[in-house]
Amino acid sequence: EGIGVQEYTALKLKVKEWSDTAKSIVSKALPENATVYFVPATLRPETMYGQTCCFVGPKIQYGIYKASDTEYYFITDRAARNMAFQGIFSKWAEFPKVADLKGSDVIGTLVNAPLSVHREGVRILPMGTVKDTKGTGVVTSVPSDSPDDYATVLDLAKKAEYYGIKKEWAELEILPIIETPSYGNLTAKTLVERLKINGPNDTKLAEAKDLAYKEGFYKGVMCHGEFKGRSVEEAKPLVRQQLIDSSDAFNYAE
Ligand code: A2H
Repeated sequence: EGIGVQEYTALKLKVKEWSDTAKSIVSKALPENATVYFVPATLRPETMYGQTCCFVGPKIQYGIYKASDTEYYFITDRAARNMAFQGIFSKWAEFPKVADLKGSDVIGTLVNAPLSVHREGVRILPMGTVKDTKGTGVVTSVPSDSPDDYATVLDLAKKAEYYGIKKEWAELEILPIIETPSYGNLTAKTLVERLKINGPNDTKLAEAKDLAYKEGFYKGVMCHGEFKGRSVEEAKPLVRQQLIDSSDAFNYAE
């Protein structure tokens, strides 16, 4: 926002099983050996242990773009264009699209979320507040540390039928990742409850997000994973680099 560059970590969530709607579209469009990834952009790579699902905007238009001979990314057109000019795809300035999908087409798709404690995989779920003008239009969900994500998974579980999802997809266990002095080890849950946030569209979420970010970054200590006991400030670049070294993530800026 405004001037300056936002540096994101773009994470690669590999598709394990498509939703029925997506399967019929994708099967015709992709070669046998293709691997497709949902690619959320995050500012909090150190929280990735706590991923419980991944959000898309149900009304947003996405594409599957060819990144290399075998790898394809599910992102917005805007993000594909940006990536093509950041040398992320194998051919400079080219971002070939092999399929067009709406967010609603991919709800229920099972993906593997790198570092997540949920090794069995997590589901693609709808989030009404995803913007198609920011990041990749894909948002990985960490309800322990993001108030937006916490409010959304609560709402999804409460109204599973309305959203056309299985309740259990929204109810994966939320484990503590970061300990903070003011909000304990489930910062987002504490803030959503303290500020009496009503749902994903509550205007108080802006304040919760601000408080969570400051407290987490400046006072947070890792209570899970390889960097347990280290401050968030120290752990963030280490987790980010580890994800990049294992080819589970790359840098993306806008
Ligand atoms: B963050 P900034 Cl644990 N629409 O990742 C809505 N939100 C989006 C988005 C989009 N198109 N693209 C990215 N985001 C979210 C983790 C996280 C995030 C935690 C805590 C706070 C937090 C897990 N979700 O963000 O406007 C992504 O969620 C609080 C700001 O570019 C991304 O990082 O500054 C963050 O917003 C990027 O927001």
